[in-house]
Amino acid sequence: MLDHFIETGTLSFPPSFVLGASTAAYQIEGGAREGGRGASIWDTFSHTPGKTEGGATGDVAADHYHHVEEDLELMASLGLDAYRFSISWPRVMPTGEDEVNPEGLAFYSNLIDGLLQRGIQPVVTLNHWDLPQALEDKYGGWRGRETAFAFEKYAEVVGAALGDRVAIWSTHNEPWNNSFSGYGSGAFAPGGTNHEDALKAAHHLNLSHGLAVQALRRTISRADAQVSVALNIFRVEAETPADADAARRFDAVANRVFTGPMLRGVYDQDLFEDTKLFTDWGFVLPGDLEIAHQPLDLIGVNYYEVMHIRQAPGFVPGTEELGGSAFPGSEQVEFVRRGELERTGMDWGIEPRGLEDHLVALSEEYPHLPIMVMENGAAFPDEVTEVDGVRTVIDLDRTAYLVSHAAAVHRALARGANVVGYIVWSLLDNFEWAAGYGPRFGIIHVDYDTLERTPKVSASWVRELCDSRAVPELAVGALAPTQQQ
Ligand code: GCO
Repeated sequence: MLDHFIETGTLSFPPSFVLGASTAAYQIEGGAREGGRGASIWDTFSHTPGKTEGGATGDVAADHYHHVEEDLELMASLGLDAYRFSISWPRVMPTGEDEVNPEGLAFYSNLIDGLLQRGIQPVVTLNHWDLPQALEDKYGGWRGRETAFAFEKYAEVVGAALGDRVAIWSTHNEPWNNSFSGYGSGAFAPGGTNHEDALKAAHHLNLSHGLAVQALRRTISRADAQVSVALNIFRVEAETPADADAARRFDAVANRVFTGPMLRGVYDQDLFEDTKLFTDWGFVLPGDLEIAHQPLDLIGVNYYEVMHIRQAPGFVPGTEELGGSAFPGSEQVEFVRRGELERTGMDWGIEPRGLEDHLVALSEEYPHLPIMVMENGAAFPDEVTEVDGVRTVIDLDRTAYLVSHAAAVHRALARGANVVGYIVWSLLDNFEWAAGYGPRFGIIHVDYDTLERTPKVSASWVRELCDSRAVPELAVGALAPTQQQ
């Protein structure tokens, strides 16, 4: 791995600050029909023609299932404090309920042992969208209330089996994508396009979160274990004061639909008002909110960019469409593409100031809850090259993104935000859902033909970050002119 590109910065993090990298089961594992794994809704969706770019599936992905030892050694070479990954529910419980697959549990138990042997703390997500297909068939997936209770049992099984060693648990990753992209816009599995279904799924994800927190509290035994949820709480900014209501509307249906129940125990009245065209929320039963609102040890926040919002010009209230767009009532909202911003390979705006302000604002809103950035990173096209005989990817754009966002986290800390960690998305190039394998987020390149792993310059940066516990500057000058892209 190349390391003469990096100089240690002066922005240092507290000794307890958690630095790591992140992945998700369906995006990296492969082994889709091995080890007793059952089908997930993403197996079904990705195998449905037209649903993913080029018909990409997670059948092989980065083949982590057969590269665990190598990947563990790579993580150790980076000096990670923590590795965030998800457990594939259908690998542990092939039908999502009843039968437990011992081979599936053993896979994760061995992974966790391998991490701990290398001094790396396991940060485990129970649900990163790969719901067992059997529960979609039997209960309508997250549209069905029964799925919330099946999730509770799954949490109990995994908590009992792995709860002596896991450091941080997250019940869900980005329930917004799980519900609105999965049942509202049709962009993600299982491909539903009905707003009431999306809101019903959102509620059952809230309910299941509370049930799973209770199940984990009953079963985990590691004394310092922490329980959380990872939310892509959007950083929402109105373009002008006249756009304030559009920003409020987006914040209600994209953020507060989850933070309300999970962090405050309520659904806000404006959310009900904004969505009354689509549902009467009759699926919220007495006691659900009390269950959803469980004490948490920290909140995971996934950040990529700022959502600049304005009122959609010419919108006529009452003409909202039923389904098809990303979320209910979004027809009144427009996302502004700020021309002055540099952009990632997925055309996301690069705005580290947004992360700094977001962390400060969230910390002020939830002063009792430590915040961990559980995902931050960028997709850029990569090319494998050789420098001094060493295979690498000179991904200066990704490294610069990480430098600027880690510095933003440091500034938020300096402003008093209670931030306890920064986890990079992603350890490996992986299956980027409907976008397939084009977008590469990894700090380690994966050749999808040979499955060869190649650490990028950004991996060197992460190693320097973990080693020095300061934000390394990118010493581009160290690159010979011929090596600079
Ligand atoms: C998400 C998911 C990840 C994505 C990553 C890049 O935040 O959407 O947690 O699975 O791959 O964020 O889109």
